[in-house]
Amino acid sequence: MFAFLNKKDPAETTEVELDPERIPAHVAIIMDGNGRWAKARHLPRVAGHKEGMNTVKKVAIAASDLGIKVLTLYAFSTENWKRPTDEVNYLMQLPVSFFDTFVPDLIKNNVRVEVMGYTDKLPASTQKAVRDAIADTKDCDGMVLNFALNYGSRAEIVTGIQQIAAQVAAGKLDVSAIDEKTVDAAMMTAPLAPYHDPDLLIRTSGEERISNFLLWQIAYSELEFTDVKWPDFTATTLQACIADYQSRDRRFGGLSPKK
Ligand code: V0D
Repeated sequence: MFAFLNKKDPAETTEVELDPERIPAHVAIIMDGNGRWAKARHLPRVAGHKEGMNTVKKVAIAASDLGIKVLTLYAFSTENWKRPTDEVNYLMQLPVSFFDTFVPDLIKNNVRVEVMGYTDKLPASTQKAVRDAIADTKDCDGMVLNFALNYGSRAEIVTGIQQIAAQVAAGKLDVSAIDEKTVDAAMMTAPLAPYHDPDLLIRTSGEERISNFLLWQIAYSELEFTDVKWPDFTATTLQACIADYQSRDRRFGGLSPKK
């Protein structure tokens, strides 16, 4: 296989052939670089977010076509409230315009929308758009498009620990019975089972860190970092990331069976 992802220049990323038997079931993406993309064009940051939403549409359909089961996108973190009010307000209406312009296409592609995070803290209009997107796609049984919205992994772990401790305090759970499955079930990814853990985590726009995303779930994920800014990310970039993933030897702490 001649897979080649040019991490510096997305235009130089070449079409690649993928092994259809080894498509990652769950792909998670930290969609970084919208502001930087806008700045490079002397546009306001929100122009980057708008273009980023169009990229969400294209990449979701491409992922569904590839046979990916779950695509988790980090849309808004619990830390993003620190941004200027105007920017936060703009972000909060994106699910509304996403719903208006894209849900029919998702239904056509049999894609089901899911959302994880502290959504009760979002504006009422955002919550409604999210509820509508989930409701209108609830019968789709193809790919799950899972948005992390007002999500933070440490907060998720804290909430999970509180849930488990409450079960113990109520006498419904023995401390000695707590195992990795108990913790899996207390995470916001539990409804995605059996695909709750990402096989592949991609971060765009050059930063090489996890930034409080899915800390428990990425224990064995392959990590892919690309300089491509999210608005420039295409179906081809996704394929190149998967080709790189397929070139790796996943051992989950054991030894490769081939060796
Ligand atoms: C901006 C790039 C889709 C990253 C993508 C509220 C930042 C575009 C949604 C969306 C955002 C979320 C839930 C839903 C339907 C759509 C979205 C936010 C930001 C934060 F049910 N794109 N998108 N939500 N951006």
